[in-house]
Amino acid sequence: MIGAGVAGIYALDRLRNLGVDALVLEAGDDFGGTWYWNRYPGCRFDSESYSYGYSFSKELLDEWHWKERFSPQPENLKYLQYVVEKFGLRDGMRFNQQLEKAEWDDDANRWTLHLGGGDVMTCDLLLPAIGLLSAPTLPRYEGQQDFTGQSFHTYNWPKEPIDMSQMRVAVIGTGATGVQIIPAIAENVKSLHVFQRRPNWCAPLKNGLISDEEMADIRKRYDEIFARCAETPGGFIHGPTDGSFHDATAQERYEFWDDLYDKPGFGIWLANYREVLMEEDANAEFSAFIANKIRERVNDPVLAEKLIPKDHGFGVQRVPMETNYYEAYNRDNVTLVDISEQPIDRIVAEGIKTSAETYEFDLIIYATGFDAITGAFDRIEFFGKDGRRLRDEWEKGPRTYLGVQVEGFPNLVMLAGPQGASVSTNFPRAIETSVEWASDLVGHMRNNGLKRIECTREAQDAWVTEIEELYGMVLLRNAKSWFTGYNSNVDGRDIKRHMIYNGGAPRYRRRLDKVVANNYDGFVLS
Ligand code: NA7
Repeated sequence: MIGAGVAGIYALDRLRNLGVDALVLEAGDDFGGTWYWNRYPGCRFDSESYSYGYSFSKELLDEWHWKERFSPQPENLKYLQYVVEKFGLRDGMRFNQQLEKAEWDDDANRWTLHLGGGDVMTCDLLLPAIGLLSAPTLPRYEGQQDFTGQSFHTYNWPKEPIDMSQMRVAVIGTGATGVQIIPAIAENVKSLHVFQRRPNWCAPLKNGLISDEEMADIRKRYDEIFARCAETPGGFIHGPTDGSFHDATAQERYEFWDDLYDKPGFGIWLANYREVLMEEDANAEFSAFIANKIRERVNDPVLAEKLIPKDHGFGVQRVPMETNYYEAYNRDNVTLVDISEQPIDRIVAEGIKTSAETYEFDLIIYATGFDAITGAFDRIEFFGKDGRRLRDEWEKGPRTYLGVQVEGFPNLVMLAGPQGASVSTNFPRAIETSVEWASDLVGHMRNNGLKRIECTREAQDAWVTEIEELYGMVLLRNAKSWFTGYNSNVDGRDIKRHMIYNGGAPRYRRRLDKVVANNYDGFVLS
């Protein structure tokens, strides 16, 4: 396995339980993936904590106490440390092992791995668990090296705490990360300038503490909670209402939406009328409702308008969940710099120079996102059959079968890969699906003396067609965001691609089951 995040950790446990000789190679100096790297203030789950944790161990569920409804990063890392300790997994991981190149040997049915330090290893099966948001991207602005203050991407936030109380701070980017960090630091910095290219539609997270009594109740309800997650398209406790947008009167809609706006979590996005994410008119009406909420919360009406997206509707891009985000702009020490009006010219020694003025800073925080979903794959040289390079195969967009395999790359089994369901859902729920399916496959191969698995070109083409058709049904096809693989900071990625499975987790799981029931339909095992 490559990557000791949520997927790699669970995969190691499953494979070890099967008695497989399994090893996780991790580029970082410890495990935890997303929750190891992202140490910025305000970083936390947007999934209800109890729906995020692993479901595979009753004992673990009984032992772990989630302290907040939407648990923060330090606690999430502690959770993963607890899991690794409990199941004795650390000795199955090797750290500071950057996989640079993986080459398929078609005669030996093996992968040869070339690691950063010069080590070379071989393995029979290679399972990348390298994450979908693990290749951070900086903007292309010139002069970034000239800045004399501190600067870093949020993903690379330093381990040591930073005293920002006397600092003039800039945040570039207002995606889910920027929206978490901005209110979390606003009152602890001397001044904060937010450089916004395009605003996002954000909604209140409504975090809160979980008492001992509540936790005891959650423990009793775990079966019910995970059963609920298993039936919703997104693997969250929130699923679309049965009500119809068209059947409801305007007043009923507004009452329903007010109620959703006051409730914790992703309900506002995922428990809404289905039409809101599928039909332009319904989406426009709901977006207008949210725009009014923003106007109510921001004192300066001109500023409020700048914070309301004009180029896309609600929920078409990933909805950042916020705690006092809009109120942060009511503070005297917080300034919004709309870079659609005054573009950034370059970074200079003292700060950021826009077309209108030069702003001076002590710290620049790049909350500028990721080369999502395929970026981590692109950073590794995967050479399959006949020297075919994965990056070239995926030049115009990923092509996979079930998000599990790529034709021409035998024995490469992706855990939560592109075009699978994991990328569009509550991640750990889909990770469990993916890891369990892959480890069952490993068991099947071992029990049947099989040495090789490869999907067919026909199966892959059909899956890609299905992925494309599903994009056609949802408005998020219009997004210029990581849901469509769009990234202006990476060469060749300022195009829209078909990255995720939009058919929902239950349908995806049924599909995986059917493939197995039909003797691994679409794969050639030998
Ligand atoms: P996102 O959601 O991709 O957001 C990145 C933000 O950075 C977004 O506001 C971008 O503006 C902005 N950005 C990107 N490049 C630039 C440049 N060159 N100049 C100015 N602004 C820029 O990444 P996040 O880290 O916030 O969230 C990623 C996921 O992590 C999130 O969805 C969660 O699932 C966890 P844009 O909108 O592209 O105009």
